[in-house]
Amino acid sequence: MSNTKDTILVVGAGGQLGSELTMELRKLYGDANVVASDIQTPKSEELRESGPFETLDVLDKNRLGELYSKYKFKQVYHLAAVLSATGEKNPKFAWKLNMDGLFHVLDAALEHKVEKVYWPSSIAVFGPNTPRENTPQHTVMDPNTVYGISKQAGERWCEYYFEKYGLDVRSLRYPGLIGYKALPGGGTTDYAVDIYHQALAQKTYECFLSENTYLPMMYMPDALKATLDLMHAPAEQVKVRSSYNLSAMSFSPKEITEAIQKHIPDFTISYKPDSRQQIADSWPKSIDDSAARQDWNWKPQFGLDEMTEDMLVNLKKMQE
Ligand code: AKB
Repeated sequence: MSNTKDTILVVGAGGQLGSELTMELRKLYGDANVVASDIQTPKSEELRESGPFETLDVLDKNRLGELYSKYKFKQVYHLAAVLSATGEKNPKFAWKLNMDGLFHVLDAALEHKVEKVYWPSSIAVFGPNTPRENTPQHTVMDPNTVYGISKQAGERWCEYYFEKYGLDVRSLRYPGLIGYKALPGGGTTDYAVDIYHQALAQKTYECFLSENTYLPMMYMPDALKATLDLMHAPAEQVKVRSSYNLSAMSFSPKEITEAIQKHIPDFTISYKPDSRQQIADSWPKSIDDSAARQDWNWKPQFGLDEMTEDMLVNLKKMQE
């Protein structure tokens, strides 16, 4: 376990994962020790008020350096990225933000002797020629979105910085993440969050993926646990230095609809696949995460039914 006095930087703290991970880190390390940063002021009042916040565009290398000098971070979580669907609208910008942002964080980490860096990868590193069922840790990778290409290249660079410069970078290939506290932005798996909101708001949902499109997904408490377990594992147990496959559940829009209907029987869905269908069709249906299970004892806790119940209970509470 890391020293609880460590100062930590979260880059992209206002995002879907960042807003929850920052609060978890503040619980563990103390509010004042976890600096949230984002290009925009975060919507969450809890996040803004509970600890330090710094405005940061990760493309601004000098500002990042200033923050590293000011706070002397021991750990950095770099979560800022353009996701799969948004990336396709402006591929050159997505490449610039995703790659330059990563280099800025890694180089500053080396310069300022940061002890550990976390950077998320994604199932988007896989492509049409990857085996789609139980996708192995090491396999064909031919991503065809700019997001996936940037994540695959990022993985290679993370391993490179570890091997050549000894920087302790750790990474997970997240599936689609589902949580009730914050909305995702610009991903292909976002439907699996929107559907719960719409089920409660209007009992109907128009899905941008077709009914039998299976994708790997994970409930946010499992994603937070996996991230912190990986970051707290002794360095010698972290044997994969590109990025670990990570899995919890796989389902289709039809199956999530059936799970919601157990609580809201008159909920209905219609299907209108758009350009995100092609992205989903190039990604795995399910993931083999046995390396994570073996190396640092990863085990998910939530399946589709447990997640659905928890999502609906909590979203209802938030509406009250
Ligand atoms: C996306 O859909 O782009 C992301 C991801 C799977 O990385 N949620």
